[in-house]
Amino acid sequence: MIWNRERETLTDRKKKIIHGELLKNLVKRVYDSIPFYKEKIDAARINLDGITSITDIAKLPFTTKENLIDNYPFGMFAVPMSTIVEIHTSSGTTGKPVIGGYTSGDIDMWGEVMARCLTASGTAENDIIQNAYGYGLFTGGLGVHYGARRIGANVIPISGGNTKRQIMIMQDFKSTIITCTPSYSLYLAEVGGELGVDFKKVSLKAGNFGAEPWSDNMRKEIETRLNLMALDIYGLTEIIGPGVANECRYKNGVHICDDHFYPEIINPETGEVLPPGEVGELVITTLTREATPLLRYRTRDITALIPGECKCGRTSVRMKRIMGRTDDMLIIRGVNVFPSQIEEILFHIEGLEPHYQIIVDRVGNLDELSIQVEMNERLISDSIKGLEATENKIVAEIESVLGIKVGVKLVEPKTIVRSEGKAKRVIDKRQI
Ligand code: DLL
Repeated sequence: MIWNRERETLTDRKKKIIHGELLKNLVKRVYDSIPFYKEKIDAARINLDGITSITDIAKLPFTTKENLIDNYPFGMFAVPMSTIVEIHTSSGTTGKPVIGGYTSGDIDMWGEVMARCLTASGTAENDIIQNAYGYGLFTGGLGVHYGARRIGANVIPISGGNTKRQIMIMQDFKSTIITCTPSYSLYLAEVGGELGVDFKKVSLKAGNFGAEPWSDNMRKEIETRLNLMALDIYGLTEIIGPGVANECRYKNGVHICDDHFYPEIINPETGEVLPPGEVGELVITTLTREATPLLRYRTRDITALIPGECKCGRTSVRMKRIMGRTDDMLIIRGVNVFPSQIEEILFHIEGLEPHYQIIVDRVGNLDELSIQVEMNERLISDSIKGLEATENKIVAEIESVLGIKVGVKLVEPKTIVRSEGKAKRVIDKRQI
């Protein structure tokens, strides 16, 4: 099921022409309307008439999160305030947030890309979407809402939290699609289990889960516990919110809406553009955003573009599931570790619940990493030997995959804090 056949199945040749036109128009637009870009382009002595095709993008400067913060709140707006119809911000809890401004054209575009994402997970007009992303400044709630409206589906704007009510509504309203963070979906499964709900009898058939990193093994847990198809949805406030990319039912990469968001992968240290298949930092240019357009925005998210076509028929560029962020990568005694790598290992070891936390501390001059993970009821009733064997298994598997020795503590079920939005996986005691 494709939402917009013409735009989602463009040939390479057509795509190149469209990208070139949009880029040419974009650079002129940002140069004329955003003083930050005018200064940057002038300082780099870039001749805008020389930007004629998408390959010229390499001549343009990057935009960073610091640039956005420096221009807080409205310095990156390319249109007069009177044409802004909505503002959202990033969910960061410290310092100034990142701002996204939307014209009514941007809201239309958001509805379009979100409709594509929901359609990719099988959502159609007759579906009932239980939208458990937070409504408010966070883009999750309203982004999904606009996509659902565009499809003409029935959206239940329940927002995040109030878990028992979510379970009740899901059963009574016969919700068929659920949208929330992957960590919250597991909490829904847990609370449902406590209430005696059999998810095989619940109408949910699919979910668009994102806003935080998760692993394929976590997908398996969600699919088994909630009895649905779990697909990855990606996005960020700076670019539009959710709707930048979504998996299709083949689960073979996350399709980027590349007629609106042009992706590149760079080496985060040197800025060098990497070829398809290589892992690096995702950089996105917003080809059509009106209010807050961005040239080559450094997302800090780590992934790789996937070459080749997808069985679903879409020709949009795919990327791998986000592995982590350049700023949440832990460096433990010289080894780069992403929390999602640890999750992938934990979630296939028997006897564990899918709830964990990673604690980083400094002992002497060395960084130590320890993991607390919940055991299931069966493992609790095991002998001390059984528990030790599980702990040793976790230590050994992490050492063999990541090459570092970590501490592991099995904790009782339901002792790790559950999240209603983005889960906090890492506690960094080094900064306390
Ligand atoms: O999290 C937008 C969103 C809402 C995406 C609902 C998907 C669903 P921000 O709060 O600005 O926006 O956070 C953006 O979250 O740069 C990634 O680091 C992370 N992120 C978002 N989606 C995924 C995902 C929303 N599917 C930041 N996998 C991004 C991994 C993700 N990380």
